[in-house]
Amino acid sequence: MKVARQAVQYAAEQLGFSALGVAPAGIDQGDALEQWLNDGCHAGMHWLERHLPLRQNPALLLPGVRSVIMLTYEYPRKDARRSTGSVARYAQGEDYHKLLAPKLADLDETLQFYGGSQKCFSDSGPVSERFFAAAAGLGWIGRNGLLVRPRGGSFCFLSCILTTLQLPADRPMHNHCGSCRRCEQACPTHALQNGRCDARRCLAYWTIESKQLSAPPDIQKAMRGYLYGCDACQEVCPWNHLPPPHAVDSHLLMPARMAAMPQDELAGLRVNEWGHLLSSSPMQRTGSDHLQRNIRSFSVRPPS
Ligand code: B12
Ligand code: SF4
Ligand code: SF4
Repeated sequence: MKVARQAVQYAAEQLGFSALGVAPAGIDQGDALEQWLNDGCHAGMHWLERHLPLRQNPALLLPGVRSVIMLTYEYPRKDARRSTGSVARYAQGEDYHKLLAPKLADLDETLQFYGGSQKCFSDSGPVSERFFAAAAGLGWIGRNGLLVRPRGGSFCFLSCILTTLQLPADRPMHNHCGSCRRCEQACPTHALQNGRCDARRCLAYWTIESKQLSAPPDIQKAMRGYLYGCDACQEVCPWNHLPPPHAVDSHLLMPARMAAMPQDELAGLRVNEWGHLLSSSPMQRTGSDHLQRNIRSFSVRPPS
């Protein structure tokens, strides 16, 4: 099935993916996820508990699965709103789910030509994407918990294709974090410990996923200035300061109006204006009420 791999690799390059790797689907995932769940690190994301059996066994998602194809797609390396309330780089432009789904469907079609059945996801399914990306030799899991690549660092989306085809697999890479601990030291809430992220303390969780209207006081204090997500543990990573491996898709850049809008103007927008401003953004999934919460409760300093 070398030829199928070559074909899908070529097609992925044409579609703008920056790298592709393959891991065997049946590889032992260890008990890191179960341990993380048992320790309560998933905070209020209870769907992660429900997905555990599927995550541990990709054959429940696609009977007969033999290989997992992992792909990277670059997102912007600059925060377009740094001085006006930061938005995580991955969420600056259009919704990546919508951008990547048709590209993955194209790759599915390529693989069907070689007799494969596929299931494709990009942050949209119960697959341990970081685990498989590391197993597919695309990089290593850094102390910030993310997939870090020797060319390009961690500023990328991961996508995966489960396939029934037996494709030639890649070798995992050594971990190159060495003695560096910059990400742990830079985390505003000390959410990173022993190479894993405790969502109960992570600002990405509190600004994107949490349904609560307020956070514990120390977290709330750290949230000021964070409108949506957090990149602190990536900004300091030396591997993110090297040139990107591929140009960034212009759909993922922040529109100028959103980049320039001050926080108080954002906070004053009505629901329909929010809907219009964020109509194609991944931020819309969080809902305007929660974004307003981030701005009001977390981002704006109370008047002194
Ligand atoms: C839930 C989730 C979150 C949660 C929890 C974060 C976390 N650290 O797990 C919250 C909301 C906090 C979050 C935040 C962010 N997320 Co998020 N998130 C996810 C999601 C949906 C699941 C992750 C998960 O299951 N975590 C639990 C841990 C335990 O599982 P895991 O990361 O898969 O780890 C596996 C391996 O590490 C392995 N493992 C670890 N140690 C060891 C040791 C041994 C011996 C073995 C065998 C295995 C092993 O086992 C684990 C289970 O298989 C994934 C998409 C996906 N389906 O995978 C995106 C994903 C991880 N997120 C992503 C991003 C971009 C982010 C943010 C940067 C967004 C932001 N800027 O605000 C932050 C970064 C926070 C951080 N430092 O991790 C990207 C990461 C891209 C990359 N380069 O790695 C992903 C892959 C989405 C995507 N498709 O692009 N996220
Ligand atoms: S995303 Fe922010 S809060 Fe979460 S682990 Fe990284 S630096 Fe810490
Ligand atoms: S900042 Fe240092 S320790 Fe953290 S992921 Fe990057 S290289 Fe590894």
